Amino acid sequence: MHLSNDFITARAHTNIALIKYWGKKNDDLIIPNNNSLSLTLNEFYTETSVKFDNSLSKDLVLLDDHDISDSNQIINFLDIIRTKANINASAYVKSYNHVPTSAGLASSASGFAALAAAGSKAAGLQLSLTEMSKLARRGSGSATRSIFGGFSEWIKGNTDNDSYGKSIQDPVAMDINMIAIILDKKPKKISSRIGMKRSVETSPYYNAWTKQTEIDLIKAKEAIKSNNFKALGQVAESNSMRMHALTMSADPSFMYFNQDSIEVINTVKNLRENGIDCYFTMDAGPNVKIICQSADIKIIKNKLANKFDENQMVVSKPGRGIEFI
Ligand code: 2P0
Repeated sequence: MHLSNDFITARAHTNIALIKYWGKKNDDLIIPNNNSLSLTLNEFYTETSVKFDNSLSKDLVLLDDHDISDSNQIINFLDIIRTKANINASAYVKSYNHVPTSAGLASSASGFAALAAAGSKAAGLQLSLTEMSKLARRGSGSATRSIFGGFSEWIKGNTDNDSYGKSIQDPVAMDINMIAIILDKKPKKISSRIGMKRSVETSPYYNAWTKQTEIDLIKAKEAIKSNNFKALGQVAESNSMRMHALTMSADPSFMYFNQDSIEVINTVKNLRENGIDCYFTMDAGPNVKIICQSADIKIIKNKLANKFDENQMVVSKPGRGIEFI
């Protein structure tokens, strides 16, 4: 393989699942129990530069200028790239997150998507988007979808070779925005990896989740096809709450909501009662993402302004897929 002498840099945007991934059937290969569907966001992204260098004695990994070279998740991922490219050289990785790390805004999604793209190219591999998506999946499940812009789906598959992301619609035809309400930037107490495993192993409702999610996915895809904002918002909100029901019904139970999350959820419901068409979704952290149309952004932010600061409300449009820069 021909190693690049220069750093290769890639940018990947994060994505927020409208139909959630919550549980694996293969922990090592990261094969999920259900398909998931997401919207890639413009405002949150990671830029990662990679160079493989025979003169390095070990991998050197910097995230936002902090040395995280002891991260097994990243070293194991670099090993997967080295095996694919048949090289031994250590890597120099520099990554910058334009995402509040570990706050439920899926920094691992943009992080591993950018690392898959920059790392594979730096190692001399020329991967298709599908192959890149399979590689990103080995780092973190949600990264599978961040290779693509707009709406994308992760096809669950059964093996390393048939579990990958694909584009559903990019650019997005619908007028759809997400307002991320940043309530907490601290790392979550129970990581999604541990949380989803506990839900699979102990929630009596887990089988019901996988069955219902298949139905939700069909509804979401129909809504995207027919440009039906309301139908997409409704199914996304229901699916998100069903995912959180798996945390509360696990043993021992856990939850990602805090008091502010509930306050935002109640505000969204109240706005809806007053004719503002908006919905919420939440991931493995207390932040709430409000799904809305452009004309309603101002009124929604105004409604929340007495409780939250302007800089806690980040509005995002749909974002692009992976890019080399
Ligand atoms: C998702 N989440 O579909 C779901 C919804 C959080 C809630 O994917 O173990 O960091 O690395 O595959 O991808 C977050 O979990 O987990 C996630 P791993 P990941 O976006």
